[in-house]
Amino acid sequence: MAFLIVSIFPKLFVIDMFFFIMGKILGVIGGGQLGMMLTEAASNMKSEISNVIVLDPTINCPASKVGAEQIVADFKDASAIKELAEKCDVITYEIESGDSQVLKSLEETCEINPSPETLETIQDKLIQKKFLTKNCIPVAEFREITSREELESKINEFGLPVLLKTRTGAYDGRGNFKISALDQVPEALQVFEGQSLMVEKFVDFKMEVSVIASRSTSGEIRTYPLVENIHKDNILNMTIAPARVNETISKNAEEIAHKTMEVLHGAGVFGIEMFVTINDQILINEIAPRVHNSGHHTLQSSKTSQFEQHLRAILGLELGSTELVHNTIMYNILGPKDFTGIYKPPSIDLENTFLKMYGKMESKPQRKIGHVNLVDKNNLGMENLLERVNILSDSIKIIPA
Ligand code: AIR
Repeated sequence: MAFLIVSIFPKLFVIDMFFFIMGKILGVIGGGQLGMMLTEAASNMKSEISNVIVLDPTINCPASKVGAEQIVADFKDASAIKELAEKCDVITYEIESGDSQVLKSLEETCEINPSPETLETIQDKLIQKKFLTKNCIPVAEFREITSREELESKINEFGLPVLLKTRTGAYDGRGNFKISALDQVPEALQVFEGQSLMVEKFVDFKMEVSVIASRSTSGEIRTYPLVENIHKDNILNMTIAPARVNETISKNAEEIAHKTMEVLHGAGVFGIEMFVTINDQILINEIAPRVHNSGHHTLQSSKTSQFEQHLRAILGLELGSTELVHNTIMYNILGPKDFTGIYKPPSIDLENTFLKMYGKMESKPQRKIGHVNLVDKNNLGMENLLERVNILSDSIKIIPA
C-alpha cells in the first residue's frame, strides 16, 4: 500500500501526510500569548501534534494568528469545553480560568493535563496554600476571610501590612490589595465585593524568584535554574536569568520546586513563584499550572523552551534539557497606563535582542502585549545586560496607530 501511495504522490507529501495522520490534536483552553507560543512550539513537533485548537473568547486571539484553530467562547463555557474535548486527543490550558468540574466530567473522553484535580487545587489560592502547608512546603501565613471582623482580627494577629487576595480568577497583578493601614479595610473589601477572599501576612522579602518546573506523564521531573523577577505595580517587569543569589539559595529553591512537583502529581510545566526572605528563607508565593511569564527567557536562553517542555511533558515524551546556555533578561512590554486602543507595534533591530509581540489588537493599561529577550551571547555580564535593558525600555514607545 505504502509503495502504491509513494508512486502516485511526491515523497515529501506522503511523509507530511503520514505525520499528519499520526500526530495528536492538541486542545488549549486560552489562546493568548501563552497559547500562541505553545502553538508555535507545536508547529515544530509535527510528528507528535498535527493540529492545535484553542478556546478563547477574543476573536482573532494571538494563538489563532500563528495557526491555531479557534473556538470562540468563554473559558468556562461548558458546551464549548465539551466541543474542544470531542475534537482533541489531549487538552491543556494556558490560563487557569477553565471550569475544573466540567473538565473532570470529560476525563473519560479526552486526556487532560495537568489533571482537572491539580487545576482545582491550584486555581483556588486558599486551597493551594492549604495543600502546600499540608505537604510541609513553606508559604507565608494565610487565612480565609469571610467578614470584616475576621479581616480585622487577622490584621491584629499578623500586623500590618497584609495582602487581601481574591481566591480565584485573578492574574497579572489583579486581585491583590495591600492593606498598610486599618482605615483601608473598608476600601479593600469594597474593591472585591462578592468574591471569596483570603488574607496573607506581608512577606518582608529581599527578592522575588521563580522556578519553571516540569513533570511528564511518566513522572519525570526537571526544573529550570532559578530566575529573579522584578515587579512594578504588581506586574512582572523583567526576569533576570539566572537569579543573582548564592548557590545555597538557588539549590534550596530548586529543591522546594522539585518537592512541589512530586506532591502535585500534575503533568506539564508549572510556574512556581517564591520569595527569598531577608533571612534567606524560601517561601512559595503562588503556583501557576501552566507555562509562565518568567519562563519566556527560555525561548532564547535555554536548550529547551518552556513551551516545548510543556508539550513534551503532557505528551509523555522524554523531557528536554533545562540547561541555561546564555544569561538573559526578559523585559515585558506593557500597554501604557493612559491609553486604550489600536497601537503601532514597535520594532527593534539590535544584536542578540529578540522582540516578540503577541499580536493583540488592542492595547489596554498594563496589558502584556509583548516581550524582549536580551541575550548575553558575548558573556559581557549581567550589569551590561541591565544597562542594555534600561536603554531599551526608555526607547520602546507604544503609540496609537
Ligand atoms: N496569562 C494567563 N495567565 C496569566 C497570563 N498572563 C496569559 C494567557 C492569557 C492571556 O494572558 O496567555 O490567554 C490573556 O491576556 P489578556 O491581555 O487578553 O488579558
